[in-house]
Amino acid sequence: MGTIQEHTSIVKQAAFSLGFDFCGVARAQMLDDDARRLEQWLSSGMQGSMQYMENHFDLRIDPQKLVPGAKSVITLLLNYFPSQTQHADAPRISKYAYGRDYHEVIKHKLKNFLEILREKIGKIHGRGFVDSAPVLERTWAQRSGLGWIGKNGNLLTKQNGSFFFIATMIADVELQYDDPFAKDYCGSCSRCIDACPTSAILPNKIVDGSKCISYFTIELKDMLIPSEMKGKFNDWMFGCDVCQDVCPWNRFSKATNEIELQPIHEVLNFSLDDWENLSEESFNKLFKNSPLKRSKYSGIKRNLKFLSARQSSQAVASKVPTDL
Ligand code: B12
Ligand code: SF4
Ligand code: SF4
Repeated sequence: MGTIQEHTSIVKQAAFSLGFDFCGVARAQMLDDDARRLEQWLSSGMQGSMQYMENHFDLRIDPQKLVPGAKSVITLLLNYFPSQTQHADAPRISKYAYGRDYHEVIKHKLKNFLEILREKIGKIHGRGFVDSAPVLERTWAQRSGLGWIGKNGNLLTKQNGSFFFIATMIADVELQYDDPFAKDYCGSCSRCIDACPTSAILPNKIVDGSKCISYFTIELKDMLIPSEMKGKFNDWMFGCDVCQDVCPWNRFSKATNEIELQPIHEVLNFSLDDWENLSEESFNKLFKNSPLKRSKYSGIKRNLKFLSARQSSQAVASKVPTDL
């Protein structure tokens, strides 16, 4: 039986040994302020058709309900900033989706993480989560002292900006808690709000999920993207990075060392023609382990068609003589 300090240092060492870039710890407790914010967000319909966001409200705001006996929420960040960019003429893919599906990569790491903790600390009941569980991951990252929530809603670190995945391990082990990140380094900047192509970023760090390009291109399962969005996607075919690309703190992003997240050859090298001529069979084979499979072939085709409708209407407009 070690001390709380020793257990905490085992947790942090284990996190870094598995390749996580940052690790912070917070006491597992009910999130009152966030409950109010989440309720407001949901009652305004900002989840759009992401019905999973309406489920398990009670678990989402209380880690002790999600993992009975929970004492600590350990938050882990994994950098995904790529060292290379896509083919210049290609429809755009969000950087988080360049490599292998992060859910798989991180779940594997979380399993190893728990094994190390059990080996070094003893009997622990813990559960690892990434993205898909009812956990307010950004909130826990801020509460664990890892960074602040920017006006674009993302968790930002002073050291390396926001191109990080967030994962959590909720466990019944008592640890030494980090102070919540108290400062906010956005200041008077509003670049993300000004640059968002669909005006999805509202005041007070609220992002209207139902207006975000990421929602339309990945989460929206209806076949049609609303026509009022025509011309606003700036060539984004899967996800959108605009509010992160314009953020001054992302000048400090460094390329990830994680081998599993290295870009898939086709993501970097496919041209618009390659995407348009891709068969369903090839898509399923090439992107079997990629986040792109979430949209499925039909979603990618829908997104391409939506982008090309804009391009052809621009082409027609540019042929109209201006001196008439
Ligand atoms: C649903 C979802 C989406 C939806 C809705 C976005 C949204 N606004 O919530 C869509 C599909 C649009 C989306 C898009 C993206 N997402 Co997303 N998404 C999620 C998911 C599954 C849930 C988020 C959630 O709970 N939303 C509800 C709202 C109310 O919560 P919230 O935005 O997190 O805000 C809370 C806190 O920030 C806090 N808060 C807000 N203001 C303030 C102010 C103060 C002072 C304090 C203390 C707290 C606070 O209160 C809110 C309520 O608790 C999380 C994974 C998870 N389980 O958490 C990933 C997650 C947030 N997404 C992520 C990513 C990477 C993205 C994209 C960048 C992907 C892309 N490139 O296309 C975009 C970014 C869009 C944006 N600007 O937010 C990462 C964020 C990493 C990071 N560094 O922040 C996460 C954590 C996934 C992961 N595991 O890594 N996403
Ligand atoms: S990801 Fe794109 S569409 Fe969504 S909030 Fe950021 S800039 Fe706006
Ligand atoms: S672009 Fe500016 S306002 Fe937006 S998150 Fe970054 S620093 Fe904050």
